[in-house]
Amino acid sequence: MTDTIYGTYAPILQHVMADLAAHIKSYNAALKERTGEGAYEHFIYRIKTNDSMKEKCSRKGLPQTAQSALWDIHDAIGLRIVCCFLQDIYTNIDQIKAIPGCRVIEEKDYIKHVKPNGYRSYHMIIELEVPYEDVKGNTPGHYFAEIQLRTIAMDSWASLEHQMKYKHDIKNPELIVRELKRCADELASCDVSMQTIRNLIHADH
Ligand code: 0O2
Repeated sequence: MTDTIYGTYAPILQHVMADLAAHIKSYNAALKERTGEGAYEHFIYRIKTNDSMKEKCSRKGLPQTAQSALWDIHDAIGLRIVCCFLQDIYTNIDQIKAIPGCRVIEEKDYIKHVKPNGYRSYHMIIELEVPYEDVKGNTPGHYFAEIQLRTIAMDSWASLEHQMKYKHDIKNPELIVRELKRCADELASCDVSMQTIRNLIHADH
């Protein structure tokens, strides 16, 4: 266990992630109770693997230490919240900001500022104050997490596009890149239409 880059903090990291996931499930349940609809379709979470974190430290010119992994790098904990509708993304953002001890330190809106390849998603880096010791030896401690929020359409597109990273023998990469971009834009247009239809269904008469 202690040969992970997270050292003796590995079990705490699991606790912090589980507590965060519990908060998200809890606001979702409360919202469902109140409105009949949840804030998301599903969410997944993970601790960045040892190899992947070590690779990231090296890439960023940092030593492969628990301090780098838990303090200098902010995505040791990663959550992805996948929503049915665009508006749900913003509902989740508001709910996350209201989690006790949670401070947003960075937001990247790849929905408004779409990446050139067509990637869309809303990324937040949060800092959590928790009743556990952190890598600086302080209690309450501070831990970081990256939360990605997307619609189902954005998520399926990102999974497909991600496959390109591992396929280096693709016959016509330019065509695939172009088609992926076209598809991303069509899906984005559908996301807007779906939200509009939903608003119409829910509108007061
Ligand atoms: P994994 O395995 O998904 O965790 P950095 O975090 O510093 O390395 P950056 O650019 O600051 O990089 O982070 P950014 O833009 O917030 O993106 C980080 C994560 O977003 C990536 O994690 C992907 O999960 C996702 N992402 C960003 N851009 C794309 C994209 O163009 N296509 C797809 N499919 N996903 C993307 P990693 O690093 O891939 O690792």
